[in-house]
Amino acid sequence: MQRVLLTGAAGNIGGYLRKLLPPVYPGLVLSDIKAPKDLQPSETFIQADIAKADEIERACQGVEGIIHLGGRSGEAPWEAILEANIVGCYNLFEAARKAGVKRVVFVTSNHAVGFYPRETTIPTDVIPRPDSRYGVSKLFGEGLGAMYAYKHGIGVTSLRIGNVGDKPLDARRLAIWIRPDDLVQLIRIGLERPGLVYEVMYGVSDNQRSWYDNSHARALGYDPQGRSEDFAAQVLAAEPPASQKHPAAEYYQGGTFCADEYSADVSTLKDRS
Ligand code: 15L
Repeated sequence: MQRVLLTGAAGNIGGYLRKLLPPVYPGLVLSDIKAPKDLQPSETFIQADIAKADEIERACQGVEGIIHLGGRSGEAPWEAILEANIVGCYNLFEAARKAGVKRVVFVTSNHAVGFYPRETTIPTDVIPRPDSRYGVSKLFGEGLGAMYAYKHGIGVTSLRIGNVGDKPLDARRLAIWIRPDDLVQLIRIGLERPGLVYEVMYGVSDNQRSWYDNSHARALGYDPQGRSEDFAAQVLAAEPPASQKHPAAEYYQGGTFCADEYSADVSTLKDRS
């Protein structure tokens, strides 16, 4: 692909991708509401607020593929989610359609399905159980992706990512961690795999404690190299005791996203597994 647009480029994941993607996609274009503080002279940046259709349309001109990271990356008040992740995501797909973009990789989240218990292994076609307004907005984006794939012929991939970083941060992240280079593999499948229509994959590394059945991603060619188990002893030694955590955060895959604003009866938690 000659010109690939990375939205949300000034964020944390954007920081990793700005280093890893240019050798693969030399025509990488960065976009965000504000320029990254450490923007390099070699990088191309277009300022765009995805909540403003004309701005994101301008950023999509001449683009063949989009990696959409932009928007809120965690729970927020409804108005903020609405603007950045609902309106913004719609603007992005509409801009992609108008500009004739061939592929979109939509970076969604484990929080689209966060209300599954940790003891359950879930495939990608599981009934959604978002754990937050943020998770609901990611599902909206997944739905938009499917619609633009089947109705408008854009090849779309929804990557339900866990936590991107150099190493897993805590016990929950031992299940959902993804090493940045593994994320690049998934992005490349989304942008380059011939004949792709619409796919959903979990964005996690080769984690022994994973609660996802990611066999579909492997069938599409994903061969993750990161292994969270290499960090397990260190991570578990630093983990606070379960007594200090909310029961919903411990029980469900989505962790604190499940526990925040939780008002159901925790004593009957396991009845809602
Ligand atoms: C996400 O979806 C967030 O974007 C990220 O900041 C982390 O909180 C991650 O999930 C997680 O579940 O750890």
